[in-house]
Amino acid sequence: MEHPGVDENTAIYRTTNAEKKALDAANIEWYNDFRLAAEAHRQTRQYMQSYIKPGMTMIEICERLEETSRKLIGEHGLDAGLAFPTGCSLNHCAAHYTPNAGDTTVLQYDDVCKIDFGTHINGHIIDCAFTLTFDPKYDELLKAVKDATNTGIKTAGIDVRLCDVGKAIQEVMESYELEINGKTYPIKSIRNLNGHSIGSYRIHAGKTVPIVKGGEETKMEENEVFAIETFGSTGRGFVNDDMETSHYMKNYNDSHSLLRLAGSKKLLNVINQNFGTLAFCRRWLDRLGQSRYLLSLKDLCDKGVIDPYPPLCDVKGCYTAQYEHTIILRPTYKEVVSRGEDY
Ligand code: HZE
Ligand code: MN
Ligand code: MN
Repeated sequence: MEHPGVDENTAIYRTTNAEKKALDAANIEWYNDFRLAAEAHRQTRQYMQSYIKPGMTMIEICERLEETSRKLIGEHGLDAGLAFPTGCSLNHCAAHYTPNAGDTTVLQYDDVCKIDFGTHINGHIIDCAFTLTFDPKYDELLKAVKDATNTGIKTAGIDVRLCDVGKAIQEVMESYELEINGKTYPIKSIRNLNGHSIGSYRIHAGKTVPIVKGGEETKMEENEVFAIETFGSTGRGFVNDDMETSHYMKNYNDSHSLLRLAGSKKLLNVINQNFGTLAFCRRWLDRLGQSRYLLSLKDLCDKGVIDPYPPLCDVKGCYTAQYEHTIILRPTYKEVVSRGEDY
C-alpha cells in the first residue's frame, strides 16, 4: 500500500523518488526474510483453518499447528523457527493462553478462539493472528475487529502519529454491535491492549499502537516494523491477568543478574540456547526434555531475568476477538507482509 499523505502528491512522492527507491533496495535482504516467514505463516494457518474442529483438545490443536509451522519455516536453531508460543485464547480471554501439560480443555462449537502464532527468519518476526469461530452468531464481532485492524493498517505509515491510528481504530470498532440470544451488546476496543513495534528477535520493540483514542503523539518512522492488532470485546473492554501462566520471555533490559541456584543457572542456559530473547512456553521446555523446572523458572521471574506473560482476560461471560498483521514501513511503500487471501 502507499503511505498516507496529506494530499495526492505527498502520498505518491515516496513511490517514485529515486532516493527512497535506493534506500528500499539497500534493505531488500531483511524484507525478504519477513516475506519468507509470512509465507510459512499463511500456509500454516490455511492448513489449520480446515483442520481445527470442535471436540479437539487445545493441546492437540497447538501441537499440530507448531509441527506444521516448524516444517514450513524450515526450523534451524535460532536462524529460523517459531517466534512465540501458539496463543489459542478462548472467549473472555483475549491473549496469551496456550495450554500447559495436563490441560484437558476441549474446543467447543460456541467458542471464540484467537489463534495468534509467530514465525521468524533470522529474527525477523511475523506476528499475525485471526479469530476462529464455528457458530455464525459471532459474525458481527469478527467483522468489527477485522474492519478495525484493516483501518489501523490503512491509517499507519511513515510520519503518522500513533494516537491517530488508535482514534481511527476505535471509531470503526465501536460503530458495530453484536446481538446474541436477543440481547444487544456494544463492541468495545480493549483499551489496555495495543499493537507494537517489532525489533530483531524482539516481539515488542518499545512503541505501542493504541486501539483507543488519547494515545501518544510519537510518530511511526521509515523502516520500522509494526504489528497492527486490534481486540474487540462485548465486556468491559479492559483485560486483567488471569489463570495459570504459559508464556515467558527474557527481560530484554536485564543485564546478567547474579544467580545463586544451580537449577536456575542451568535452566537459563537452556533458555539462552533455544530461545534467546524470543518468547517460549512451558510445553516447549517439556519437549526439550526439561522436567521439574517450575521452581527455577519462578526464581528467574523473581530475579527479573525472565518475565511471565499470563493470560489476559476481560470479564467472565463476554466474548473477545482479535485480528493482527505485521507491516513494514518501507521507504517507498507500506508492505502488509502477512496479508493473505483469508484476512
Ligand atoms: C510473550 C509472547 C507473545 C506480545 C508480547 C505482543 C509482549 C511482549 C508486552 C507484550 C510491554 C502484554 C510476550 C508477548 C507476546 N506477544 N505484544 O504481541 F511472551 F509469547 C512485550 C511486552 N512488553 C511492556 N514493556 C516490556 C515489553 O504483550 C502485552 C500484550
Ligand atoms: Mn500476536
Ligand atoms: Mn502482537
